[in-house]
Amino acid sequence: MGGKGGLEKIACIGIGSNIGDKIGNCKKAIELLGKNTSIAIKKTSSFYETEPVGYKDQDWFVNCAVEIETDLKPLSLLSLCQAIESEMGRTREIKYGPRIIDLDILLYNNDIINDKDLRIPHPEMHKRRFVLQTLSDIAPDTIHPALKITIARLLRDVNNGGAVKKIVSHA
Ligand code: PH2
Ligand code: MG
Ligand code: MG
Repeated sequence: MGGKGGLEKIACIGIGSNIGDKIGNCKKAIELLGKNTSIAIKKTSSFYETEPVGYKDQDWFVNCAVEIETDLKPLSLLSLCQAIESEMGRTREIKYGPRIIDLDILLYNNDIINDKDLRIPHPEMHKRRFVLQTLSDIAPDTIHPALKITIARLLRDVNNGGAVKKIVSHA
């Protein structure tokens, strides 16, 4: 087999882009994650065009999500996500505004983390259809550690949460 052994933790990362080659940017981010020796990509969701949530006056996003195995602790995984964002040319921008690439740790094992720099599960995830749809592709039966409801159920029950349209099927 070869590959990467001993990566014991499972995490889900949400990926989004609404500047430039949006699909290409998401694919590049997945490639950079997978190149890291501490990460193995296990599952990739379909890609979706998604209505902007939070700040409406911007282009639609492309969103997807990946499930990874890793031996990185949450804050180290956050640093890696931020390093990939920087490498891909992301600069600090307005909250909820346009971005070349965004990597958000949505879930880490079954953990609840309330650090000043990192909150897991992602505090907005259960309200956002683009998160629940992409996550539902790869982890429908995973139980939200705080709400104790499956991702598939959260998706079924979400009110509005922004439109999503499938563009690239990975099923
Ligand atoms: N990310 C945001 C704010 N709004 N809307 C969509 N559709 N997709 C995103 O990834 C997104 C957003 C902040 O990171
Ligand atoms: Mg985000
Ligand atoms: Mg982010």
